Order: sequence, then C-alpha cells, then structure tokens
Amino acid sequence: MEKDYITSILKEKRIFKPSKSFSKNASIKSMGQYKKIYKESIKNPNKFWAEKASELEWFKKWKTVLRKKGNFFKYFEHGKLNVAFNCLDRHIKAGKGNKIALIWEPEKGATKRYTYSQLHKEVSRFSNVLKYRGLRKGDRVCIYMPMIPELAISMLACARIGLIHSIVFGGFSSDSLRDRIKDCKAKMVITSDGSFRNNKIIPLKNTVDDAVKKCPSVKQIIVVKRCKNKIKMKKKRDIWWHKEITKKEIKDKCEAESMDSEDPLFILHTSGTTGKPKGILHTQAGYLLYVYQTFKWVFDIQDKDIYWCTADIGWITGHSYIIYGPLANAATTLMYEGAPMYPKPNRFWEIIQKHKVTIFYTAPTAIRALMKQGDKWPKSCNLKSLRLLGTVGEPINPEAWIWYHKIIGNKKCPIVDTWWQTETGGILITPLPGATPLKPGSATFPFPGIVADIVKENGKKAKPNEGGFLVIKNPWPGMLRTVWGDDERYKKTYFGKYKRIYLAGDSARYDKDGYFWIMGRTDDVMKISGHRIGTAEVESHLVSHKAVAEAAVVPVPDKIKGWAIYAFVTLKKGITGTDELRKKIIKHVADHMGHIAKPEKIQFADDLPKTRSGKIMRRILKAIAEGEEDVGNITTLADPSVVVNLKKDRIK
Ligand code: 7RM
Repeated sequence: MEKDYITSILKEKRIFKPSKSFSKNASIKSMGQYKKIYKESIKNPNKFWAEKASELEWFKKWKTVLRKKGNFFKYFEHGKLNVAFNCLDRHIKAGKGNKIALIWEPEKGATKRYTYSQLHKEVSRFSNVLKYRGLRKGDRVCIYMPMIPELAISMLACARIGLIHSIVFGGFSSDSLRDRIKDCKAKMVITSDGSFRNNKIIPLKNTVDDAVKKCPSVKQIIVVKRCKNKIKMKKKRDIWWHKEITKKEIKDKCEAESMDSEDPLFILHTSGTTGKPKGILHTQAGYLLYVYQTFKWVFDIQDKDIYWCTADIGWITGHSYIIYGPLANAATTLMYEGAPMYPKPNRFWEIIQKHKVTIFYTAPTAIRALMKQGDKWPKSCNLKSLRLLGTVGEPINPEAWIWYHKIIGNKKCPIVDTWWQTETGGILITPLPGATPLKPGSATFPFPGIVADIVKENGKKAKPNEGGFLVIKNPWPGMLRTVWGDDERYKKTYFGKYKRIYLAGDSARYDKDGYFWIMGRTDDVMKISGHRIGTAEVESHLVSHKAVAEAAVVPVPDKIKGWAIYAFVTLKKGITGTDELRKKIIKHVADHMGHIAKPEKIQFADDLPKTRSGKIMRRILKAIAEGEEDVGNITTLADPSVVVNLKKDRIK
C-alpha cells in the first residue's frame, strides 16, 4: 500500500475550496488573510505570540517572550499563570459558568454533562484531595485511567496545584506502565478498578498492582470505582476516590497555584529509536498558549460548537485537543469512553447525531475501518450538525479522504489534515478551514509562527516533489522543552542532525504549489493504527520470551491500520516454531507491553540478515516482509544466503 499510496497522492489533482458560507463566518476567511498573518508572524514572532498571550489571564506579566540558550528555549519568563485557572475560572469570571464544558458519553449508560462551574468545583475538590494526601508542587503523578470524567478532573487538578502529570495510555500493560512510573519517579498513581471496552472489563488496577511492585516511589494509589469488579485494596496505600472526595475535610474551594511560565506541566512518554521511551516535557505558558491558539484557528471554534475528538487522552492528541485546547477556548468538548464499533458500527455516527456534534476530529485508521463497514451505517444517522472534520496521526489516503468528505461531511465540511507530534505540543502543519483550498492527502501549510521546511541529507532545501527530511527552523511556544532527565537525548534526537534546526523524524515533500505532503517516519518509529510504537520496544518484549533468541520487527502496510507489525524471530536452540508458540509469543508481548504492540505476523527464522559487524539490516527485512522480489543491495551482509530462506518463508 505504501507504493499505491505514493502513486495515488502523486496523481492527486483535485482541489476542494472552502464554501463561501463557511469562509464568511470563519475566523480566518481567505488565503490572502492567512498569508498576511503568516508573513507577519514570521517576521516578528515575538510580537505575534505576545499579542496572543495577552488573551490569557496572567497572575503576573512576563518580561521576555523568548530566550534561547543553545537548543533550549524558554517562553514568557518571569510571567506567572495557572493552566487550570485559564481553562475554568477565567471563563466563569466571564459569565460562562453555565456553559457545558464536558460531555461524557459512556460505553453503556447515561451521558454526563459538566458545566464550567461544575467542572471547576470537581477539579477544586480533587485538588484538595491531592493536597490532603501530601502532594506538593513539582511532584509527579501518574494517571492510568479509562476515558472517564475523573481522568479530565485529575489532569486539571494536577495543573491547578502545580503537580506534574504523566498519563499512561490504558492500552499499555504493566511493564510499559512500570517503566514510565520509574522514569518520572511518580509518588502517586490514579487509576480505576477497570475500564469498559467492547463490553469487556479491562482490569486496570491489577496492572497497576503489578507495575508498582518495582516502583518504590509510589506511596499512594487513588482508585475510581467504574466497573464494580472485585479488586484488592492494599491498606494505607490504596484509596477509593469516592470515599476520599466526600470527606468533610475536603472543601469546594482551592486556590490555583501561581506557576512560573516554564514550570513543568506534564510529561508524556513517546517512542523513539531506542527501547526506552522518551519522557517528553511540556511546560505551562507556552504549551497553553500554543494549544489555545491552534485550537481556535484550526477548528475555527465558535460559541455554539459541540466539538468531539475521538483520541484517547493517554496520547498527546487527547491532552491538547480534548482537554487543554478546547477548555482554554471555553468550548464544549465531548469525551467518549468506548470503542468505535460498539455495540454496532454506527456508534460514532449515533454519538454525532445524539449530541449534534459540529466538529469531529479522528484518525485515518478509524475512517478506513468505518468506511469498510459500508455507507449504510453513517446513512442510518443524521449527521447534518457537522460543519468541520479533522484527521490526525498518519497520512490519510485520498480514497479515505474522499469518503470522509462525501459520506460523513456531505460534501460541505472542510477537512483539516493536521500534522504534529507529541513533541510539538500542538498542530504545526494544517489547513485553516475557512481559508485553505484542500488537496486530499496533504496537510497543506504551516500554522502562523511555524517555519517548516524540507531538506535533503546535506541540509540543502529539497526541490518541489523531491522529498527529504521535515524540519522546523524556528522555535514555537508549544515545543517540548527537553526529554525528562535527559537533556543530551533531547539535543541529539532533535537538534543532532542539523544545527539549530528541529528534526521531526518524518519524510515529506512539498509540491509546486508549496503544499506539504507527509510521507512517514524516517526512524525506527512505527505508526500502528495511528499509535506511535518503537520497533526496539517491541523487539525487547519479544526477546524477553523464554523461547526467543533474537527478534527484529518491521512495519508492513495494512489496509486499515496503515501499518502492521511484522516480526522475524529466531528461536533458542532445540525449540521448534509452531502456531501454538506463535500465539504464546504474541500474548507475551500484549501482556507486557500492551495489545496495541501485538505483532500481526511472526516469521520464525534460522538467521537474520546481518552486517559483518552484527548489525541487523532492517531495510532488507522490510523488503522481504513486503514481498519485494528485489531486496536491494545485500553485498554488505555477513551471509547473503540468509535472504533466500527468509523470502521463502515469508508470511503472506
Ligand atoms: C499527533 C500525533 C507523531 C507522528 C508524526 C507523523 C505522524 C501525525 C500526521 C502524521 C501524516 C498527519 N503525535 N503524523 N499526524 N502523518 N499526516 N496529519 O500523532 O507523537 O503520536 O506521532 O505521527 O509520522 O511524526 S505522535
């Protein structure tokens, strides 16, 4: 599909202009206006960001917009504010206390709604619980929760009193959770007895119990009762949320802590080239400003909008565009607990119909999966409320784009294809819906303030359609500040290849009209169903199985997931590769790392293609897994004959 994808986007000539009526009411109404704002923002970025920052509420004004020290950047130094205050109190003060902040749609059962005032109260009370339990500014709190309101409340409560949250996606298993807790030395874990998905209960608390066995930093675990399933509560360590929150000592009011602009807000681990995930650090003011401004313009948010992003809050998309961006804009944000096809493949469309969702943001992998179910599902629902659609996480193939546009958007909704990363904090390359003529499959142009470029290996600008490395040449307020506890890794990963220029890790090209087309990762990171997973991480979990001697993993194209994991596994002497063993190894990876990291296919191999110095040549494995006749140059292999056998045993 990769090749098909490239040919299809190279042939893609269609252009979709925003309708006059959409542009008329949008905050950015034309390409002319975008270009003017963009030009000014680049000419004087500090002025641009300072102007936008004044829309937030500061306890104390900043002195400098940006200070650079080598590859480290600080925004709004000497300024003080609070993120939760800006997401809640600011709007209540402006008279929006009765507006709905959060709509929660459970997998089963009744919808819950929180106004800004109600959410403010819940957050304040839980902040008091955290204080009561002895946590203080700068402490780390790990959140391992399903998509329930208490997750949003926990994040905002941390932000309110200056605790640093580190959210771990509920699809990760105990080893991944343990490593992330250890890396940031969290004092507390917030979790739930379980989570519902496809009518099954996933026992999150058991996973936490397992993970914290080797985490001496964790002193307390707060547990939300969600599933009423039986779990063990360890005395003195484990605390029920509902019991704690109703204690008489817990008051409704909690002062928002005055935070320095550059104090940490959260850590979010993401996969990189090595087996050890990076703890991406985002700080207060710059991050808040960046998600505020991008949410406002990219989603063209208006007072009456009902906005729904289907991501999980355990990923950056959920942090920035379910919670912080929407709430900073006083928007109504919807949060859905369950799976896209439960109980039927029209669940998403039913939710849109039920809540009259106006803006819908999802991943190409979900679009492809839903498209495969047939048009009858969306056609069984009233989707007329929709006015804007968005995608994120991976390139969208034009076929899926057209279906999304035609069947979901009824040909009238612009589609914002937003490119960004955990590290970037918010959206960097994207259409602005009232302005940008769209080309299916292209993320179009950089957001104001962002200097994006594509360069060749030697650092020179690539020519149109030539392709190269996607880089960002100037800092922006939402960028990561470092890798938690590892400044060297930060410098090396993002600024090691080109001097003073941020390396995104993606390959891309721009066309003759200057549109950006993102092609995919250039490192050992895979996007499986839009989830970011490192090959090295999966490999380390494969080799930790007792039967496995060696393993190498490559992504192979998949019609729904975008990419799927194909693993080459060498077994220990005397062990035969059976289907039974294959299943066991896959389960082993799921149990330790998470179901999202399960290899789709495992090929048992006597030997792997290695250079004379013993390095596994993934390029060759990738070609073999994809069924290429010609696997490229194999003269540097210690034993070129291994290729023949590997080709023969390929799993189709
Ligand atoms: C938001 C998110 C980042 C990687 C990134 C790309 C890929 C994301 C798009 C995309 C093509 C897009 N953060 N990616 N958005 N590729 N078009 N619109 O996904 O840290 O988990 O992943 O995702 O490869 O580098 S992430």
